[in-house]
Amino acid sequence: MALTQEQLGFFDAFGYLMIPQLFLSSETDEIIEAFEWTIQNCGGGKDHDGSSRTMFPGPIEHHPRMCAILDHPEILNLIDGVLGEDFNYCGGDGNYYTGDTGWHPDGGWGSLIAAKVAFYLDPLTRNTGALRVIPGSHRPDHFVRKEGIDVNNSLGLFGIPPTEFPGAIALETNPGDVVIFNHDLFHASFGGTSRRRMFTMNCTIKPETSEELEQVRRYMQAHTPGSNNYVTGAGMYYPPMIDTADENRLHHLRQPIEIHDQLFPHLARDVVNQESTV
Ligand SMILES: O=C(O)CCC(=O)C(=O)O
Repeated sequence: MALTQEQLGFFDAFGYLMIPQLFLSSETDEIIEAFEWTIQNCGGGKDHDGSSRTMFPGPIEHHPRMCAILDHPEILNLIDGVLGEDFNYCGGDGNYYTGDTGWHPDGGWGSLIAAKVAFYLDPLTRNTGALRVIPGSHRPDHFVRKEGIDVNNSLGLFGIPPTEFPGAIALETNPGDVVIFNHDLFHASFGGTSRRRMFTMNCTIKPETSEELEQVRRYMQAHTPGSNNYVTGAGMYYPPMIDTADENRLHHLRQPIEIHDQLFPHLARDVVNQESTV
């Protein structure tokens, strides 16, 4: 179902949106199984001992069932609604997280350039690792941004621990729920186990102006396999993502491939019919 005006308004005002049980429970079971296969076989999961975070790139790109998340009608409705139906899919990360994640935004673009879709694969509550957000902190005029407040130092600044930062909320989730948030939104997580399973998809708008194109290029300069020296064997994406793609999926891959290959020509691969007009 397409997002409602209220949901779009909520995302715009608060910087995030949670969709409970976007997936059927049978789909969730398949995704968890495919995620486990991926992190175990491609993501260093076999070596995870809980002492630090295990993270790998492109979590939905190694296994056909994961790739198909980008074809799921409700995922498409969600991202189309937030970023526009021509959005670009730009990778992500898969994780066994360990411990807390301090407060941070993923960007500071000042307008909606990129959003993160987050999938948590275990039931999470406020004190067991649920994603926390500071609603509205994606806005350049939010006091945290305007005054440059170091939220992680709230004990020193205000006498309250970062876990109790006023106005922050926990998005308690169950597997099958999906959260999308603006990259500029401050977020964190506290109290998780040493094997908290989570993966993300990062997506950008399809730029319409030269200024937006420049921002998306800068985004990709910092957030693509090339920028992190990941060798996918196929440029922007791991091969299964392209090999199993139909025309609809390719629509969300072409421009990132093109920009990535311009930015990192040594990592480019001659792939798919590139028809976009960057
Ligand atoms: O769940 C978490 O630990 C937060 C995730 C996060 O910070 C991120 O994906 O940028």
